[in-house]
Amino acid sequence: MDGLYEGLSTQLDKDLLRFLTCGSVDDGKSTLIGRLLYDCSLILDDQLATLEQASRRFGTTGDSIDFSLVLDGLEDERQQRITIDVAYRFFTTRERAFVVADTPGHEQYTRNMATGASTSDLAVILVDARKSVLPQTKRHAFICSLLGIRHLVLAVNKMDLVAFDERCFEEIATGFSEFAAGLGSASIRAIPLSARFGDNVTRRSARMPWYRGPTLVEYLHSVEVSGGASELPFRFPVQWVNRPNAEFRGFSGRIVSGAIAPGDELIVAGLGRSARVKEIMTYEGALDGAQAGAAVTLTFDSEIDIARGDILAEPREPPEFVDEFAAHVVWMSDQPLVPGRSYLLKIGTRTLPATVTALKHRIDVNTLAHLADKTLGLNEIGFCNLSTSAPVAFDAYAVNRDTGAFILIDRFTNETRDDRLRAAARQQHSLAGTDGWSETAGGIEGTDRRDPLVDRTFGRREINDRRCHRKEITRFGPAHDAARRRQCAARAEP
Ligand SMILES: Nc1nc2c(ncn2[C@@H]2O[C@H](COP(=O)(O)OP(=O)(O)OP(=O)(O)O)[C@@H](O)[C@H]2O)c(=O)[nH]1
Ligand SMILES: [Mg+2]
Repeated sequence: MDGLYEGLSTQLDKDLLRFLTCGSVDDGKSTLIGRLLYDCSLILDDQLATLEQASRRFGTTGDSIDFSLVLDGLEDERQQRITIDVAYRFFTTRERAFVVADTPGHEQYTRNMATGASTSDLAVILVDARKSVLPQTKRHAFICSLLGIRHLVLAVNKMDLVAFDERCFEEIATGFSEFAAGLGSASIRAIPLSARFGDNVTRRSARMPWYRGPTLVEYLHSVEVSGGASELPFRFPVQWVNRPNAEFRGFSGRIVSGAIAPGDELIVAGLGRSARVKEIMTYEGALDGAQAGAAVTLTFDSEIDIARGDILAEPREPPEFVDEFAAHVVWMSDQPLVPGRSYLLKIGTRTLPATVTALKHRIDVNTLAHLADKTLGLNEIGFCNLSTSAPVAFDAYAVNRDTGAFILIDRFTNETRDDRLRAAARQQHSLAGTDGWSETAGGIEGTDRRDPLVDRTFGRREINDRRCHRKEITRFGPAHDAARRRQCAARAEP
């Protein structure tokens, strides 16, 4: 049994890359992931037997295995031969651990794609070599950039259907990089491949000798995506005030970013109260330190008023705390977004009434142009001003994806309208990233001008400062972590 745990922890200790496959319908996303798992010998014999059976029944590839069926497991997906819901797979190779989200290409299910993108660090955007870059390819690429994905792979698929033509690949790659230049990606890598036959997926293709770059798997092994959540400033949205008896009062939740040790000072964001951490409790007992991802209960050395929905944060780098801000919104409801209407805004563990006070512009996903509009329809993307019934704590989405994202909920229906969407119990109108700044001077003029990270009244130039600041945070991270580890080790010594 010890051996099993050791084996498991070795797998979990590997550097983790979260990525998604996206792009237009039928471009081969599910086939690519199925093929990748198969070629890495990650499909077990009994799974293979089931896959062969399913391929005979639902397959689109004659007598050979239809790899898309590894991912498309729902009955409806198999009948309709499309992906509907996001499918996640965790897998490891010798070099790295991966979580892949295979998302649907159909426009109707764009919201499911956005869900998959919201937790990924890299996107593999597929294009059918015969069809080139389509509006849906651009929409997905843009949603990826909005949701903070800075690394893109353009997988030009079905090269077998264009006779492995180099010129065809070059034209698509050039066209896409011209479009993607406006997305602010850190890296874009184009790879020609055939998911169905495995060319350039894990094996270098002899049929495309003109391509000298890495295979998809080689690239996924080597790509660096910096900035793990533990390297960001500490954030702890309080989920529950845990008070089983008069002797104990702790605050439970999940650390969404940063690291912490007993003795550290924390503040309640926006409220100015602070206290030092006394204990970090878990079911297994007290910890010497904890970091992003850990579900813990914190106790403090002094009585402090903290409620569900508050964010506990590092005093040196607190989050924003305002009741008016601007954000990009991906609209996910059949009912249009209407400025002036009241919604519920859920951010972290806090839910409160909010109004979209103005739709500043809608974004044309083909040209990235800003268009004047009065409403946003299903799958449309816009930039809005929002106002909440009370100040809320958040970070700019570009800095922290956990504390910078929110959803808007219909106050009256509070439910999923689209029956075909299985995922959500509540109607999620939008998934949005706060840009952490507001163009409306009104509600924010009274705020103090402090350093750019905490200032709510900054404009474009300061946004750039904020983005640069992230690098500093990243640099600050490992040293900070190392210091914490030393602190913890010192405390652990008798
Ligand atoms: N010839 C050829 N066919 C391919 C290739 N990759 C995928 N296909 C076929 O394209 C069709 C669609 O493949 P899927 O993997 O289901 O496409 P998808 O992008 O996941 O589709 P959605 O998730 O519904 O958007 C299937 O019939 C695949 O066999 C390829 O490299 N070459
Ligand atoms: Mg699919």
